[in-house]
Amino acid sequence: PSETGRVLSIQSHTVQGYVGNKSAVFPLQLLGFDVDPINSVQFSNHTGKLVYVMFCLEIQRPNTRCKFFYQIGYPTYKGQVLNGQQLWDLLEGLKANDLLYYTHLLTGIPELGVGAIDYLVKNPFRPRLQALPLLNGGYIGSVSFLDTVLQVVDKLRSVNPKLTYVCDPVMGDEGKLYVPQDLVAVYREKVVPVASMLTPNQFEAEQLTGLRITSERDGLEACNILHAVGPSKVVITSLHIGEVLFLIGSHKKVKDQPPEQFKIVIPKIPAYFTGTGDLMTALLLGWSNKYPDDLDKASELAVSSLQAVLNRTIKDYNSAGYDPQSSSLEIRLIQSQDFIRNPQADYKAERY
Ligand code: ATP
Ligand code: PLP
Ligand code: PXL
Repeated sequence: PSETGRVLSIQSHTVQGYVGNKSAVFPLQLLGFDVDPINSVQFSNHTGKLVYVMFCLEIQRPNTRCKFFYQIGYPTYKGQVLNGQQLWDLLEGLKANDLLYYTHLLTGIPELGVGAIDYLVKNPFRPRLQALPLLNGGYIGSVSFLDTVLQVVDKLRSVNPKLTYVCDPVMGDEGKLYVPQDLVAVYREKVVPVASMLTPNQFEAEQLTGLRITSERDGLEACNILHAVGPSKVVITSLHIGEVLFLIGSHKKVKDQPPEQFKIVIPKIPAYFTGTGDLMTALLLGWSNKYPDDLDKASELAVSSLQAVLNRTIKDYNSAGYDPQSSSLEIRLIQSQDFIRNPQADYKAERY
């Protein structure tokens, strides 16, 4: 066994670009983990980022604000999707060779099955802004995949009862679900209760708790609700309250006592990145393994590392003559390895 840990990471693989396992495996390796990736999909490239814009339809309806959703990214993608049975086959193979000892399980599995592949849009214009057909498809494939993930958790815990399960409950963003509604209940009722650390974004935290999060207080309350269901560590990785972007962390160290809670304010960079949520969760896993009793510090390091990666990304796109605001950017992960290995804690946690 390695000194730091051995992570089984179930996430997407993209041939080119950095999302899912491609943005989580290398950073975890840099932080000293043995990482065993299982690719929930293998796609040529990522499927794009969901963004929303608010239009003021001054002429037709003065003072009304409408939300429009767009997806930005590549015009198309191709690839394969792993199903629950195929995931289980891999586990059986590991089991047959006595290879099921893991210190960590990491999952972040978007809904990218058959439904998603239908949405190939060919648009010759850059930036590619396309009206978003939601990736819900309404099929049951991903529910069965998630059920199999639950079996994986059980299996790994039967071998190592101390297994830490870090779960990014990928369901949507910016007020939109991109998974079938059924999946929300599976996450809420079955997955959250077995997770050790949960890293939802604002929208996912709302879905899981039924709260509408419009203030910091709501964010803290959502963490309390999630602790009550299972995970002792909850990090809402991005919250937008007014014009401010921040992260909220919450660590319930002792049962029946209030959690330690904090926020980290993050300067907004005017660009759209993909794979940042995946990188964030990997960094949180890595640093909270090193500082198991100090989620504040682990989050400071994760946020600081990530911001350094994003700034480097912007700098590289600018020097190459691209406008970073016009598309969804691939993070410059390899070029940022020093920021991952040795981050400066530039962003500080403020305790509530
Ligand atoms: P997930 O959907 O995987 O649960 P998420 O929606 O929070 O996660 P992102 O929105 O990509 O994922 O944000 C993750 C982190 O990336 C945030 O905490 C923030 O630090 C950083 N981030 C992403 N985009 C920006 C940006 N434009 N400016 C500054 N930070 C950003
Ligand atoms: N849009 C879609 C359709 C996705 O499946 C994903 C990731 O799963 C994203 C966007 C990226 O989300 P985020 O960067 O908020 O993690
Ligand atoms: O970052 C989440 C993600 C995961 N997997 C695939 C994606 C994305 C985001 O675009 O395309 C395949």
